[in-house]
Amino acid sequence: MNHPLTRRQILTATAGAFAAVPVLAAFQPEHKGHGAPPTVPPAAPPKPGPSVVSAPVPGASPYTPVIMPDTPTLPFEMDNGVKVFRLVAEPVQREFAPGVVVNCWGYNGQSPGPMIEAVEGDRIRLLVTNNLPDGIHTTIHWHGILLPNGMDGVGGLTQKHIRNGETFKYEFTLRQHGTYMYHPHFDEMFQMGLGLMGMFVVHPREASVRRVDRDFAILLNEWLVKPGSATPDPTEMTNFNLFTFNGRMFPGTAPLVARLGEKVRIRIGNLSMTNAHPIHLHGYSFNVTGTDGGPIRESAQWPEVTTNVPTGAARDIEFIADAEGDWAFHCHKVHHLMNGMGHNLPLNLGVKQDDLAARLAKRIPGYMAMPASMSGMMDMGRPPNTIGSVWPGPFDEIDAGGMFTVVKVRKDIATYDDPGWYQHPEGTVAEPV
Ligand SMILES: [Cu+2]
Repeated sequence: MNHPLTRRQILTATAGAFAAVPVLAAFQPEHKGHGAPPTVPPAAPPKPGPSVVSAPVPGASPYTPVIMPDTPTLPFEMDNGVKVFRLVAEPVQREFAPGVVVNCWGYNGQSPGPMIEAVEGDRIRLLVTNNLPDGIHTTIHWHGILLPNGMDGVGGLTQKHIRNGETFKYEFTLRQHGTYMYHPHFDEMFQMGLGLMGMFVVHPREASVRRVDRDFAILLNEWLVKPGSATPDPTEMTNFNLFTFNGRMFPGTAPLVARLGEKVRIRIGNLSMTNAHPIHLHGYSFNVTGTDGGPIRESAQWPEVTTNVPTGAARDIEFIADAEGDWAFHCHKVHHLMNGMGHNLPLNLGVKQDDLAARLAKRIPGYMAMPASMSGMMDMGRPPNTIGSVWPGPFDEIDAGGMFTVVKVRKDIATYDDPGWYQHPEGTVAEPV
């Protein structure tokens, strides 16, 4: 009641979902700087769709290339046996979901930045250029990577800041394998709050170690982008309203596609400002097989259906995709499954509101009541640069946004392309009696 305008904006941000559906295909994520490393021939151009993965080329690499949906793999050049990667920190625009474009800071044109993929034993050189706005210094810390102290990227402590226009060289040899991340270690609240971060995967030297058939990576982030605005507020500490898998919110998130019987790994990193995210997979019991501290030996792995990923941590999960279907994969904090859900809303559950809103609106300009349930929000308007959280599904509306995607397991598929909705065998779907 104290903030009717804010509440109205927040409420309307969750409504009007169906109006946005036809524009899905018109909003493809931009893949600036996209390309495969020299050891992996370039993948075919991504097919049109609401979201994109780049298919690896089987047999072209000693390892199963990791697929980070909606995110390119960082190309490299060889220089006398050194793999040379280039990252440019710069302001970027990231389309979180159809029609929602956010002013972020990122690397090489997007947030999160491209995934770095290398092999244990590689000598790597990372050339980092600061193209952030004037006066902004930065660094990059290689989170979880074992390296010489002077390569650790902590501004002021282990190196000078990278000033505008400067390029710094980080060079070291990878002597471990696992799932890691990268992010600035100067002005972290602002720079990470605006999206400067990425994943860093190191494969085992021996290709048979921890071999899987499909290997995915997802980086978690959370934002406060006030309804009607396009710039995140990096000073926010607790009240986030947008939650992303690889800088995308459902229905903008790509499905994770696997063939029946394949061994699948999903690497989940979390560089959110505050929250841990309990990530839940339907239809399977998976093993937690690694953290950013390294692989977990087989005898110490444990089964879960939800793995909590604290901020500043990574978890690898693995399972055999032995059950066909469309299996939901999402954060289990239910507010993180909404696009633009607000806070401090009055609870109107059970309150008949037919004439209440009209009466209150006479006294409070702009007032809009919280409906008795979310399904009452369908026909409400919404501010610019927001979308709803209700989408057409194969049976009925899917009520989801934010950190939500679908693991699609099918027989007889060879690609990572979205196979569409699962066709259930007759008699296997819950129905009215
Ligand atoms: Cu969450």
